[in-house]
Amino acid sequence: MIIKTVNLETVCGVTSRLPENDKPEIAFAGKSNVGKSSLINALMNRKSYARISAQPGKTQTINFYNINEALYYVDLPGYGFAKVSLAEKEKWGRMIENYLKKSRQLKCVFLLVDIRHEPSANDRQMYDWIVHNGYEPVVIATKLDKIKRSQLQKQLKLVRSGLGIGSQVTVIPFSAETKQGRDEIWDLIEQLTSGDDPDKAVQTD
Ligand SMILES: Nc1nc2c(ncn2[C@@H]2O[C@H](COP(=O)(O)OP(=O)(O)OP(=O)(O)O)[C@@H](O)[C@H]2O)c(=O)[nH]1
Ligand SMILES: [Mg+2]
Repeated sequence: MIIKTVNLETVCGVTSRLPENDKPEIAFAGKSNVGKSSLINALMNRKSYARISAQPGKTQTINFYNINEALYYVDLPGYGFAKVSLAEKEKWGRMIENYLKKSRQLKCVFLLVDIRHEPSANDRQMYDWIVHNGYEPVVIATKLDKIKRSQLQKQLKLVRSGLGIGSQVTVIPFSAETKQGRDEIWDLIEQLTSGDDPDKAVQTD
């Protein structure tokens, strides 16, 4: 995908109204610190446009990035951050759930899980929400650079068994350090957002 323009167009807090966008949206969900903002930066060809931090819980809003005036990447708040109060966690949970239910333009939710660890109960719940709301799930296994090549198959199995998914669900290993997996994710986004109108298709190289 050729990235021409990126623009953080809308930032939604707990009480904000969701935007009524007229272009397809692709959302990125996953626990705090899993690498959502890093993946979004990589998919925008930007180093740090989406905020990244070693401090979990950085993205506390739903951020809509307008890409090429053709589609949106939607950065969702991370869940499962221990230092946040239960009330706050519930607010974010409701905010994410509300977005999944209400968005008319959401085409796909990418669920990010850390390739080094077995998915958590929260990851499974997120996966179930995605499927329950009628979206095709795509799993991105992040931080690929942190494991040895010889561990890859074993870790992918762990991700699949932890989420309870079979071979029909796509799992893409990705590294924000090496950008491995990025082209595959871009291809998928292009397929998902090109829609029925060929004139509106995202330009490809
Ligand atoms: N080695 C390595 N580090 C990564 C990768 N992706 C993210 N990180 C690091 O993990 C930390 C968290 O990354 P973020 O992209 O901020 O994670 P997030 O999911 O947006 O976190 P929240 O906004 O808190 O939900 C940062 O220190 C990143 O540099 C990766 O592929 N490889
Ligand atoms: Mg973030």
